[in-house]
Amino acid sequence: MGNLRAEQSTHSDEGILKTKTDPRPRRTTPCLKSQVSRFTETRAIRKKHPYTPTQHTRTRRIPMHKIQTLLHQALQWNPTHKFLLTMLLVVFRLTHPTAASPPNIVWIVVDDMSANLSCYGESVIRTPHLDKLARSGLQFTDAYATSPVCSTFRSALITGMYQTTIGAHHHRSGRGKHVITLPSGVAPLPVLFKQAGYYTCMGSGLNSLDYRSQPQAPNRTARLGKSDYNFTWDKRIFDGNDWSGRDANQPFFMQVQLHGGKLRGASETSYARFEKEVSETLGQTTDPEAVRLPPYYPDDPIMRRDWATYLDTVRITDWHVGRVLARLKDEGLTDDTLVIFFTDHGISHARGKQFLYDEGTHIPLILAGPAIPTGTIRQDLVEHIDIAALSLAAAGIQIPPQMQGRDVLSSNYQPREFVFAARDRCGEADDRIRSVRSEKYLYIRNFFPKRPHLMPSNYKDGKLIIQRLRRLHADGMLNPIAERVLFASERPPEELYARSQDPWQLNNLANDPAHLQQLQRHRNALNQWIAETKDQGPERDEVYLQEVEDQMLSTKNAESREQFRRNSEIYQAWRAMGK
Ligand SMILES: [Ca+2]
Repeated sequence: MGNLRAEQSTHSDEGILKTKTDPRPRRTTPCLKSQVSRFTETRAIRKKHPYTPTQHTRTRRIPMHKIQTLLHQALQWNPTHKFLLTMLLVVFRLTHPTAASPPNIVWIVVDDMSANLSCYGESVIRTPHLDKLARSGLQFTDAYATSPVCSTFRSALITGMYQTTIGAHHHRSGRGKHVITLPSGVAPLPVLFKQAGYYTCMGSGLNSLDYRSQPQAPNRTARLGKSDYNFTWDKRIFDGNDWSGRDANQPFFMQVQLHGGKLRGASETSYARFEKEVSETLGQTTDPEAVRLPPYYPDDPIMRRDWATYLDTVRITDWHVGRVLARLKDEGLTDDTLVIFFTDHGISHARGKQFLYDEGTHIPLILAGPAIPTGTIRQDLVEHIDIAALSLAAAGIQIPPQMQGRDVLSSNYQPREFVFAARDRCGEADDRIRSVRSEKYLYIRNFFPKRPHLMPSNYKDGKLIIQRLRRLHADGMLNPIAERVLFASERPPEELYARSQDPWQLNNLANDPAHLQQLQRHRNALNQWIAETKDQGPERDEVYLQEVEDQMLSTKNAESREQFRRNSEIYQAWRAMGK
């Protein structure tokens, strides 16, 4: 704690900590639980229990203490002042015909970012705006994406359904000749909000900056934010890209879409460009020597620089969010707006994005606004599809009966015993992995265990960090953990990790007789989930071929297209031999 206070004293406004001299061994995301404990003095923690029933009020909120103060003062005034106050209240009521209107809903959706926020225990950088949002609302420490990659996550997010149930579980699918339509009765959320009279919009949340926090290009001001849905949908479900387009007194459902961890790019050129932007905006970049890499990544200058620029993407995101929140306040909307901040999956790295370890699926989730308890932390397990359900409930819209997301804010909500996640084909990289988390365990099932962890992938292999890992592997320069975790030629069919003892998921207990009962418990839970949710599983061969062809047609770079084709032939061969 002493060290923490010393560190805090060195941070600047937009928050960078100098930790060069701190000799303690460091971890990043998994230090969450220990860091959270420091909230116990100042913030209420509600463990494994839904929040105290607080009805979602539909009224515009004037803080009660302000009303009490006004009335108290009025009683001490002379009759003329009392009369004037009464008239003012009458005028206020007459000029606020929407006094019973539902709240605005603002989602802040960030790409490719794990929970590397100060309020989640990250100590190399500071995230003052998001920390403040968390203090003013409700922070979930155990929120998980049901998918570790953009399009499948977003397809699930916008329907409140598991991507595996609605057939949208293969990354960037349904964009060409292979058409995917949503099952009957399933609708993207903006459709339901529009039916309820909401203005639906998706953009950067700022008129001056785009999703990259760069000045808005004049010809792109009407551009919608990122959708990336793996099903056929109608762009008219969005009324515009900003809430400023709404009618007077019309509530709005806004998605602020931010580039997040993607801002750093995947090459030294893109790192340098982004570092320059960070210097200009925040005055200082994060020192690569200060970062702490997970134990399965080599202590290497390229790895360190990449992670430092990644942390700077978190700082820029925090800065952008701060400006959006300030705008809401300036426009007098804060008290009427439910803000929900989250990311679409973890950091894009060798064991993060596209994989079901914590690095890939653990996400930050923070809510603030009407009826949200302030300064509260919840540690029960939630899934990102729950955001759809709770948003509808907050708006007073009936949750469709088939929706699998749950209103985790409901007074009669029963916390989940398990949360589930799925990874399927990503680009040409054909795979099927499923996971189930309970309070104490993470169970992973690899349906293609004969294939390596880092399979051929045109997308991932285009990144400098993956190229560097492959180079170090070829040169015999990786540490034993990295060799085993990232470069084993096969994967175990089942993995079981004790969450609190093994935050990096390194010690597979699936073959440990002492954990047989837990293995069976989680195995059964996954089997049941697959059956009950109608997990649609792998693509048929002809669908795989069609999707690969569709994606190649949309790949402009000839060299990239050719690599994609060569890789797809490897997967076809593996399919044919049952590998
Ligand atoms: Ca993403």
